[in-house]
Amino acid sequence: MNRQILLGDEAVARGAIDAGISGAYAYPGTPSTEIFEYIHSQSIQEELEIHARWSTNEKVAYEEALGMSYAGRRAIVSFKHVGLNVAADPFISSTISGVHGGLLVVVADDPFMHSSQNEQDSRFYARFAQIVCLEPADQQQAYSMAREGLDLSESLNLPVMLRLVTRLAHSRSIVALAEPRQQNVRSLCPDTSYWTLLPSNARRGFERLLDKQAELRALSENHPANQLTMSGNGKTGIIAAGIAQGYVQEALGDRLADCNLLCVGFYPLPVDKVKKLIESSSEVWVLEDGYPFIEQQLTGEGMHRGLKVRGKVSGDLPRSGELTPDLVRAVFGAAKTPAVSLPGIDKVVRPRPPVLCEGCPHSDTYQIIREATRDYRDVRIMGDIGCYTLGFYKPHEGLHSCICMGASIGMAAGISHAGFSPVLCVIGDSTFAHSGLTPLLDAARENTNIKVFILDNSIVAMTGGQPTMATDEAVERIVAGLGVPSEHIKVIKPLPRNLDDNVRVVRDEIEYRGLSVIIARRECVTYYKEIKTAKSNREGESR
Ligand SMILES: Cc1ncc(C[n+]2csc(CCOP(=O)(O)OP(=O)(O)O)c2C)c(N)n1
Ligand code: SF4
Repeated sequence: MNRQILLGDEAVARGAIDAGISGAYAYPGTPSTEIFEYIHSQSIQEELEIHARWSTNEKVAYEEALGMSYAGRRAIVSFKHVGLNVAADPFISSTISGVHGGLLVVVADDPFMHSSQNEQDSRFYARFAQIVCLEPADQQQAYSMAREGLDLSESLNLPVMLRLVTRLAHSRSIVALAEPRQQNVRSLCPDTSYWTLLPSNARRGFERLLDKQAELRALSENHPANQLTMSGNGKTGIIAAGIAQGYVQEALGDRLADCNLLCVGFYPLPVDKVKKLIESSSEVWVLEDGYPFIEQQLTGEGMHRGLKVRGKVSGDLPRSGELTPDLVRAVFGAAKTPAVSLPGIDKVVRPRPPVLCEGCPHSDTYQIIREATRDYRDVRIMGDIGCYTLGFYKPHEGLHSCICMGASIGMAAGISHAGFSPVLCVIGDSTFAHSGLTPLLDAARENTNIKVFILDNSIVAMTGGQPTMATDEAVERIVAGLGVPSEHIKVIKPLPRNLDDNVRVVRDEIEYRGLSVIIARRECVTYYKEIKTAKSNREGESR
């Protein structure tokens, strides 16, 4: 049997490859990035005919995957939890159209916000969309569930979600691989009324979705990932979802045999099994990483305390952050995992806030902005998401917001509408392509008095050096195409030796009472090699 040591992300990717996907679509974001990266590198290495290209944003990725499915072939789309907010529109509607070839939606949640702007639990999205969600307990299950998810998607004619959490996505284990399956032959879905969501068609589609719910519940009751092990009446009951299954085994060891245990890895919840567990147990602990998704279905917001359900809503476990092995150990009175400490490490590695790399072009841009706005009061610099968000911290302290990708331009416009000036905003090249174009179009239409800095470092740096969709002259062409007058599109090179000239350019634009776009262009110093590769690939493509 073929065994490999794989990250959780890689296990999902391998499972999808072996399930015969023809397309892989994604936008980078921790902790999901390695799923696409694995498929991309393996499809080159193994000469697989899989269309694997980064997409401009998650909505586009989802729609491309849906198109592949429409054509009868299997596709995976992967992103981080907030990516599903961006893709939510086609995602929810595709549960009404249904799918043709299997469509697996992999969402990697980030409890504790290790590298995210918020904490959210994608199981709610699956419930809201009324589709199956698979939640693996380990890397082996991540592999087999990816494969199963694609089979299931095709047999149910619905997208299937696979939910990961950071610890599983980013830890490794041995995975036994199954025999790969051939890709589907392409075939167009014959009934276009399924896919054309005019109200009359959409109503029928929604009925079809509702009619499938009984089948989903029956599948859940009988699914091996939803295993109920009863040890007897009046014993402690435990519901352990996904990665929490391993934590419970570790914390309780042999004592687990004396509990009633329901493992959950397939949603919607297996209601009959849950009822049986509750009826037979003295109390029920619900252990899940993320929101109290299961617990709230049992108790609401703690309204049914008679059930003796314990977890996050009951206040026995913290409501925010990760569910860690030590938290589960504490619940069952087991000792903490001994900490590993190296003598003298605290003298070598000191805690410090994250900072921009030495020589980073963004540092020079912040210096230009600082100098150019020195003489103004109430300056606002609206931020976006990327390495440049670190400009919030010392020594720059040059950022006044960061909400979500693309928010900087629209928010700057709102502040300008409220009567403030000067209002500036900073947005990276990838974030601009992701969701900066539409707010800039708005600003161009009304010539809003804001100064938009596009920080073009030729790469998606924050997530590890993926190729960007818009850099170099393409940025100027897009900005001009959106209606920004050419005399107010300025390109500067943020280098210390150009400081005075750059400050003069920015000051002139601040004095102009309308929309200006200043493209601060200099390559990221850390991903220099990746930038060269991306540039030569682009040249190859355009030849
Ligand atoms: C909706 C969403 N998708 C993905 C991410 C992950 N992410 C954070 S910043 C970023 C892109 C950063 O690239 P860029 O704007 O070019 O700035 P750089 O890091 O290169 O300075 C991505 C993909 C996210 N935070 N939100
Ligand atoms: S990775 Fe690049 S863009 Fe990010 S901080 Fe370092 S030099 Fe700057």
